[in-house]
Amino acid sequence: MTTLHFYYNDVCPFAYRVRLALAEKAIPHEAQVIDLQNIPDWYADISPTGKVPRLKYGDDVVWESTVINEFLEDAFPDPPLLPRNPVARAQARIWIEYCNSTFQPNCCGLVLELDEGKHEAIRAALLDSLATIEKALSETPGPYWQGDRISLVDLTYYPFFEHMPALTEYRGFELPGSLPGIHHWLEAMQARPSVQANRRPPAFYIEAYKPYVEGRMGK
Ligand SMILES: N[C@@H](CCC(=O)N[C@@H](CS)C(=O)NCC(=O)O)C(=O)O
Repeated sequence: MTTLHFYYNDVCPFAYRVRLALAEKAIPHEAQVIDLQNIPDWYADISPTGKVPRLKYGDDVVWESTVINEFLEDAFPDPPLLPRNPVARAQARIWIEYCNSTFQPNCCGLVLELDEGKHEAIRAALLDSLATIEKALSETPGPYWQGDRISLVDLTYYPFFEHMPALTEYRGFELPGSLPGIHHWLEAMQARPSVQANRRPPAFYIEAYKPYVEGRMGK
């Protein structure tokens, strides 16, 4: 059987998406932590940009968290993390795209942006994207994004919500209590064994983001 090697870092929300997919599908793999402040030379063969997450499957390398998760779905179809219905699959991809293009940049941007003058606009954009997500979640029967089965959509968004204590600590941003759809979904996610096995406490994220907010790391 082809060995699957997974390269990640605990702080990386993109790598967390993949950790969740590997756990949900119970895929045997060898995981290796990459220290992003001291990237080992040998890692350049796997990731010329030094970024995580990366997957090595035999001699082939797959990267970009959302592509990696689709690769895992194709290579290890059981249990499925995408619906079979083509329209529902397209909708899943639309929401994954929304996360990558809008929600994630706002969410990470609020804590990583060092120019305070930009924070108000990012905060407003983040609240806007949360309202869009709330509408979507309040319109599904739940408890997950696409109903009663967890999907790649849930795994794509969840890491950024777990990181929010860093936004609270450094930017005074709290997830509004007036978003019941999001809060119910979060409860369902936090009950998943995949999340329970991988989650980190708020203090972990607060500490992990310190070098970024203090300007000691690049974006
Ligand atoms: N779009 C990429 C983003 C990956 C990414 O930005 N990873 C960050 C950590 S969260 C990284 O490896 N940074 C190290 C660097 O840029 O040197 C994905 O979804 O996989």
